[in-house]
Amino acid sequence: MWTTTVIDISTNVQKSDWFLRLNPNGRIPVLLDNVQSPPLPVMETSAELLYLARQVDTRNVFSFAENDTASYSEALQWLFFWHGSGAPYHGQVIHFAILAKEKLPYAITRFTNELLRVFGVLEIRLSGKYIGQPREYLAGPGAGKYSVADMGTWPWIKLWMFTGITEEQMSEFPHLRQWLDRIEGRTAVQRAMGDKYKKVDDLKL
Ligand SMILES: N[C@@H](CCC(=O)N[C@@H](CS)C(=O)NCC(=O)O)C(=O)O
Repeated sequence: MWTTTVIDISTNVQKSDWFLRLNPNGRIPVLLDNVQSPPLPVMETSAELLYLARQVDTRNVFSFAENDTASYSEALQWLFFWHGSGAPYHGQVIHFAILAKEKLPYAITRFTNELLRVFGVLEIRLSGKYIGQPREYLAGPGAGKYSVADMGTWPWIKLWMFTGITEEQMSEFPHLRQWLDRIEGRTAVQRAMGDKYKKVDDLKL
């Protein structure tokens, strides 16, 4: 059984002592496994997804068995790629291009270009440019399987329109856009974005 708590980061509740005790980094999300004794907090999205994959997804519906060497490694590669090489740039673009009062052209150009470069890497992967076969998902054999790699990446890129990136720039990445739509069309994704959790549209960026 699981429950969720919506954290309104605009109120800085993520910097309060009770939250920092769970995640000293003071950022969402954090996961708390009350089945463990003592209860185990898990921070960092990718570590959380891999924790859930190991603890809960025992039939590997959204993950890959460790002895499925290629697919297991692919999922880690793409999850790490976004976590280390995508999400930090995405955050900096939001900061410099949208939130910062002082608009610094160098920083905006630098981080926007890096984010576009990362989108280009994902486009290569999804288009199958150097392999021949397009992919539906980031990891797994053939066209791939919806997995933790997609789950870790999609929620950020879905918000590309809040980064100042234009429709024209996004049109360079047709397979990435199809991937965004494909995942958005999944029933469980729709439920997770439903009214109960759908706070993002309230953002005044
Ligand atoms: N590396 C972290 C990044 C988490 C992150 O950047 N969270 C943002 C929201 S997307 C946040 O909590 N921002 C509020 C703050 O920095 O105080 C992870 O993957 O969990």
